[in-house]
Amino acid sequence: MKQYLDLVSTILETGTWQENRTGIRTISMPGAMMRFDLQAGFPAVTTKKLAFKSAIGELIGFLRASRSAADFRDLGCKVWDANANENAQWLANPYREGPDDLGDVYGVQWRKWPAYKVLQADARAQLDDAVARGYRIVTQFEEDGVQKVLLYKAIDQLRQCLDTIMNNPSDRRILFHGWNPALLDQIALPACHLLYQFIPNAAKREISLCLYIRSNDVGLGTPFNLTEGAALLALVGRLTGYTPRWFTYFIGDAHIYENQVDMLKRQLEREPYPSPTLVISDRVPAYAETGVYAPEWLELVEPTDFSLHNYRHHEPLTAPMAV
Ligand code: UFP
Repeated sequence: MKQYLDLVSTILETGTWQENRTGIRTISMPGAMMRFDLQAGFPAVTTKKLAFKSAIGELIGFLRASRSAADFRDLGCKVWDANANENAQWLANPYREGPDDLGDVYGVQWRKWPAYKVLQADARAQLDDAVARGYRIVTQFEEDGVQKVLLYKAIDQLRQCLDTIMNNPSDRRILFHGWNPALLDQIALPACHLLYQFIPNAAKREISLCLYIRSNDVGLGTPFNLTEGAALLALVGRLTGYTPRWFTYFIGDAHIYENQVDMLKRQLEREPYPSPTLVISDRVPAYAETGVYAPEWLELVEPTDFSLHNYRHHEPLTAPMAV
């Protein structure tokens, strides 16, 4: 995890002070990248105690398309409580469906991206093709004197990624996106980690992940998001028969909140320990061993299915999260 500490130092040394919507200033740096060889270990921060259970709980909430902070709490993750119930802008948002509701956050886009098509009513071949692809006709209407048909389906982007890894691993289009411009007005927090691209290497039976995060709270968010990305890659690899290899992590706006600077300076004084290993329980079927493709485990997996082995870390440190 030296790369993480290097990133922290670079931001502290070269970053500039910025104001932002939270009211807590940041030292910010535009553009950063870290690249981890997952065969050399799991990218868990060791200079403080990683909130591993919480990060895994959040990932599992996303896999289940959860949109309630209560679901995340039940999975062992409390980080959504403040965004659901304390963010004044969200509290006043007409799309908020009561306490704990988060709107169409991450998992909704991952598993149920709402997709619409508007086709001309006489475009038979297009309509047939869309229906064959699972679109349902919602309504017909007239626009500029032309009869049109509105069609809808929810796209399970993540499931499609797994299917493509199985059927066409040389495809360079195996990605899912969390940034849906049509839904930004009905969401507690627009996606931060938003573009996940899987890159299988069929000859080596290795799979890599490139993840793009538009805005990253390097003190609290980055260790969490690294854990989730690497755990997701491990799960996808398990279900499709690939060994996780390179995890490349791109950040757009990399920032450190003013009230986390002391915590990070203390981490910089600490010597990192060797990386632990991620273990996924035998309950989760390994395609490489069973030969049975079981993508339903994306939803069946439980927080207890993930554990870190040989995780040695320094004393816990905490700092407030900006909402
Ligand atoms: N943030 C992360 N990782 C996440 C997440 C949020 O770092 O997974 F959901 C941080 C980034 C930023 C804030 O500090 O939350 C989001 O604010 P904004 O939307 O203004 O970028």
